[in-house]
Amino acid sequence: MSRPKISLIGGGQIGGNLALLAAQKELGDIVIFDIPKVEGMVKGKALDLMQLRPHDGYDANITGTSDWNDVKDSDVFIITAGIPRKPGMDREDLLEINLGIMKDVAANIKKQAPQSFVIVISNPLDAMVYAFYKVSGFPKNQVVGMAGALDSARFRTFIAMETGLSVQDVTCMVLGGHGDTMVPITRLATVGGVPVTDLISAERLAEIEHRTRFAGGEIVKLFGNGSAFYAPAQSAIEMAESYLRDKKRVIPCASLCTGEFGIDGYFIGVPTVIGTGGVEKILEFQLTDDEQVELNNTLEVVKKTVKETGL
Ligand code: A3D
Repeated sequence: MSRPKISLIGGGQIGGNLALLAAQKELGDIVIFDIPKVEGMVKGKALDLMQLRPHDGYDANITGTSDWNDVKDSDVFIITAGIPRKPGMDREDLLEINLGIMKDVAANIKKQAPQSFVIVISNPLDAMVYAFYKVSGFPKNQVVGMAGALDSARFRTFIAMETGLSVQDVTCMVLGGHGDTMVPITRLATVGGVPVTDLISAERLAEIEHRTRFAGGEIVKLFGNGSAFYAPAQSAIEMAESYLRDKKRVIPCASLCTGEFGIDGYFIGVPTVIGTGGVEKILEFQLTDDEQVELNNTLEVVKKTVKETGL
């Protein structure tokens, strides 16, 4: 049986780390695709990663290319093609440029691997995953956006930092759009099963929620040029792994809602089961009135950006 084939569309900051993590987890053979202008850069990254393998002894093949034919019959695509934010920019500011790129990428993936499972990372995320879905015409279970996994990881990190307890034991989820209106469901956050509301004061929790909402921007500001890449890469790899190994993990992802949480026809962050069937299920649960109001609020922002795609 041949190894799964994972193609990374965009070989920049996140793309390079995706390749490293996918190789280390031995998820399959990896193709890093980028535009002809930077073909040498992705070929070089691929070769560098090939030479890192002997130390750990993993056998994945990693190649770099700008030829769409090389991604033919891939099992999984992870798309980071586009431009990242600079300080002072909203994710929405990237729409025009990244939409053009996403349309091109979607048409090519449809041609090369119509059965593949596709994880979108490019921003503005909720609109980009929608654009991919519309242009490719893929079934909804084959298309998902990475955002909630990262936003939740950030929330978990800040709770662990606050309590001084292991981040491994912190569970929580962040729902909604991937922007400043995202919805941390603090009521359900726990450390080792103990509600965080019993461990952290309401004031501090409000500050942690705020930091989570703006965590991407905090890093953009520190970098001065570009956005976060290590944690975004790891978040997407967990989604790819759950698909390839049929783990059926429950991960907050931007999935197409068809009535869940009162949302219809939009990709937005909801608890999603990922397994061999791709997006197998959205786990709906009862929100409080306040949480539902917040979710409706974030939905309006997503709707506005989606409308701007004209799709
Ligand atoms: P960067 O390092 O600039 O890499 C992007 C790569 O895309 C570059 O190498 C480009 O050459 C390449 N590219 C441009 N056009 C095409 C094309 N048509 N086909 C293939 N490749 C192309 O950026 P990055 O890796 O830091 O970020 C990538 C994207 O992810 C940006 O849009 C970020 O805003 C976004 N991002 C999303 C999250 C989420 O949580 C959703 C987090 C962090 C970054």
